[in-house]
Amino acid sequence: MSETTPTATAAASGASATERFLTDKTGMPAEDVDTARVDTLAAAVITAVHDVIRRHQVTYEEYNALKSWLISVGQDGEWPLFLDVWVEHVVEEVVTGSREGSKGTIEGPYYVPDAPALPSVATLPMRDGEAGTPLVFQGQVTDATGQALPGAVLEMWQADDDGLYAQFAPGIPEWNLRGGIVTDDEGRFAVTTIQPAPYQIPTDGSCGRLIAAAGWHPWRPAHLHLKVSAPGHAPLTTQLYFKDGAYPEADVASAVKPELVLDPRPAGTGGNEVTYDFALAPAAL
Ligand code: MBD
Ligand code: FE
Repeated sequence: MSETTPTATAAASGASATERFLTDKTGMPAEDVDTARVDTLAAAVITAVHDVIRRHQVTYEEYNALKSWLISVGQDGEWPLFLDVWVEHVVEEVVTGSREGSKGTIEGPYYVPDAPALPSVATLPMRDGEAGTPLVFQGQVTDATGQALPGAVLEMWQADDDGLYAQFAPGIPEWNLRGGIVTDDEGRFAVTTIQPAPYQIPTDGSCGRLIAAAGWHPWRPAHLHLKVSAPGHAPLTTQLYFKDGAYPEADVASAVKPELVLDPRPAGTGGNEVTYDFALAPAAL
């Protein structure tokens, strides 16, 4: 890389993800804390840690290594990454376990709200000569009974062919490979994008150091992120994967489900096409 090319670093993407989280999410409730619930959860987590220490006869050296690693996760801004990779999938499982409609999966750290609105037939914003195989992704948004949802919004975000997300890595146009597609009168959409590449979570920060120290791998299978919403319906946060991609069964974030794997076919235009429909559950009362 030349000296003028900005380098994507774990600390920079971590700082952006941390700032994004603190801007968008409601954050910590200041008052109205349910003391009994906090007692239950905090005590359970602390007890689980005690159990690990006893069961594995943790040494002072290991305790201090943990302390220093936890400090570095915060310094690198990697709490969003750490939590979304190793914890969020279980929250998603618990929260959506009995929901009607399409399966979803984790949001991850790189969603940005208010992406540019696009018509039902559209191309995601991309650079001239954006690397990757063109992909036409089309389908229909319905409710859980199969009724079409016109005017539903299909927010999409994905990494570029280098595995970098706009707004979390330098030198990429702000809304590159991000957009909010609005479905037509029959709830249909057809988006042209590029087929994403397998994705490596940043290896040069604290999460990467944990992965290396534990002998794990840093990969996520190639994926499209989506958030589908329509008035009166529960928004669906999901990701779609590719049948013939690398790492389909070995996701560092444990977020693949069989229902979320696409099998695109050649479209005759040099690219691929695939159809996938979304069914939204009614909004929770
Ligand atoms: C990603 O792109 C992602 O989707 C998740 C869940 C975690 C880290 C990076
Ligand atoms: Fe991702």
